[in-house]
Amino acid sequence: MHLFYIAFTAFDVFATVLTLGVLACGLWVVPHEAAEAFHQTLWRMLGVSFALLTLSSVLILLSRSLEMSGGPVSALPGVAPMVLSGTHYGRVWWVRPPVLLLLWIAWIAGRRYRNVNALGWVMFAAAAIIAFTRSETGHPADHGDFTFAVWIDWLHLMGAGLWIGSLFAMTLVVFPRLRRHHPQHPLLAADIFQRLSTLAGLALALILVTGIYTAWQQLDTWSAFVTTAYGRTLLVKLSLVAVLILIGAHNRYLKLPRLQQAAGRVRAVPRWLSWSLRKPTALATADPVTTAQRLRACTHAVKAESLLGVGVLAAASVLLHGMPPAAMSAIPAFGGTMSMGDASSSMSMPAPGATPPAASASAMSAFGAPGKAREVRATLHINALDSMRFEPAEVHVEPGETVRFVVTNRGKLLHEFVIGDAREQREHELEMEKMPDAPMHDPNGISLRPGETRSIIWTFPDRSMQVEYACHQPGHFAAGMLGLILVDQAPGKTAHGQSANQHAITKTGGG
Ligand SMILES: [Cu+2]
Repeated sequence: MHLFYIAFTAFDVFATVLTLGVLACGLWVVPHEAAEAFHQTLWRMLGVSFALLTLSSVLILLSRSLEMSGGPVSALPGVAPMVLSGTHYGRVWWVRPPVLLLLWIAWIAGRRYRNVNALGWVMFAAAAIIAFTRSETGHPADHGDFTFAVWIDWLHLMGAGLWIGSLFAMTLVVFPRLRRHHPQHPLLAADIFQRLSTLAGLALALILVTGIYTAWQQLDTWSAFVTTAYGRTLLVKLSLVAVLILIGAHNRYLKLPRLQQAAGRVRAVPRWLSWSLRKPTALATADPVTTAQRLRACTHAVKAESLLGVGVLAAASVLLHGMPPAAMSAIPAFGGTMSMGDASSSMSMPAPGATPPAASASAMSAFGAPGKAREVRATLHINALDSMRFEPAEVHVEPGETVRFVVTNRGKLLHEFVIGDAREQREHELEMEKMPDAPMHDPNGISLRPGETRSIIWTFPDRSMQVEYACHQPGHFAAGMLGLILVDQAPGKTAHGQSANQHAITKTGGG
């Protein structure tokens, strides 16, 4: 079932990248002088990529709804509208239909007009917005809209579109047509290949900068590359990219000069000098037979690159469904601090006499332990909603305090309430991904059927820290079903005793 969701994500990523690539080819790779010759075939391919993108947009909505509900396909008619109206994912998804409509209108208009450059730019901007909706619904958006991490992720995807997408477009459209045309235009083949190489180089720089930043954000340590499934998948992706870079460099520095030579270009002419195409003085004697051979060699290389590109996108889709080992470092309170493992060893539990030791010493952890009813000093009411949110999304407790959480599932889906620090939540999420149907037996969590109210008593550590509560039903955590417990001395308070009533946040909310 997990693979099924990954496949839909991969399809959507592929459609997005292909759309960006075909547009990039039309705008930048095919020279203006030759635009006429490629217009029809590129436009047809653009129609195919828009159709794929439209289909994938519907499919990812359905598969994400299914993932969030955890239910059977028959539940979909009920769940999909709820995801669309009530979740962050749904709200971002709504950006797609109008943008797709714009793409189709531009596409239909472009079949009539000859000067399609302006239309190409409009379409590229629209495709960039679609790409942005991908970034806004992935891990980078876990901690807010339009954050730095989201923009970086978007640039990474745009880079992939310019690079891998244009490789797809070359393989599917430009090279087949070029090979039929090249006897009359050997220089055109050389120029197109050079432009592709330049575009790939620029896109690669963008991909590397943003990719390194993201990897640095997502992996805490070098060892995470081998110790976590996420890290190993990333390693596979990086290896494929490394091979791609080698082939690309070989193309650029060996194959391209030979092709140019055979085509009669004495040396590489920079793009901004392409007007020199028409000057006969810039030409040496072209050799059609050799040009054909060398063009074929280049075509094969790009084909191989495209196949590797498919592998890269597949690996990327697996990563999109995984949980980064260091997702916790994206949470401001934890960023840049020492690891929680170190903190827990030196953590001081409630001083003797102040609070009796918690019931089960074995269940002690960095973020507290199950508490006893007679120690309860505050009661917090929390609602779990089908919009993949807790209400309230942030609560305040005092160091060493024992709190009763009364949690109500106000929705129609199963929800959970699991207490833990950022690391615990990520680990729990990873376990749930492996065994989504395992029953909840952890002392730090409860699961709630629709409409059910249950409570859990928890004693927090005697120090300031941040703990979280989260739902680990499939897809819920990824959709942002997470709340924050700030363990801190409240301003203006000195003793625990008086705080009970002030803490009893009884929030019935909009439900
Ligand atoms: Cu939930």
